[in-house]
Amino acid sequence: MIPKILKLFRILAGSAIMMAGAAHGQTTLEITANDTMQFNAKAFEVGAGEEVTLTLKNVGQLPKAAMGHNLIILKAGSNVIAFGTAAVGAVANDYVPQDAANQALILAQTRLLGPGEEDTITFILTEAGVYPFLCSFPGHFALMQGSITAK
Ligand SMILES: [Cu+2]
Repeated sequence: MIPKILKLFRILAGSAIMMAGAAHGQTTLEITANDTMQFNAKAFEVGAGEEVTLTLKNVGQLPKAAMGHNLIILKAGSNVIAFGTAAVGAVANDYVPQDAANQALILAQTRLLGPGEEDTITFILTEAGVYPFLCSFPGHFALMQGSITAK
């Protein structure tokens, strides 16, 4: 499983991956997160109604408990700061707030990743808009946030 994904990553790495596959109504996004609390890219474009396959890879080396990363996509217009602040208390749920109001904002999420781990999720943004995303590990959203624009 992992070698297969790595191979795919290598194939895609050299091309303009952000919009790859759009011709088939599918988009593949590859995003990395590292030990300096950075996603490798923070702005993405996809087609509204298109199936998006997103892989998040934690390329860092620090332990998960100190530098775990996830990627949570929120509804357009969501308050990232409020969500990220609520997430701090959700230790038992890998920093994903479980209350109804915050759960209602979540469109898609990866699991919380330790060093060398990756997770792939699939989702569809049915309506055009700007969808914020963040890493909800405590304190990370200040740097680790961005947006996916669906057109
Ligand atoms: Cu993070």
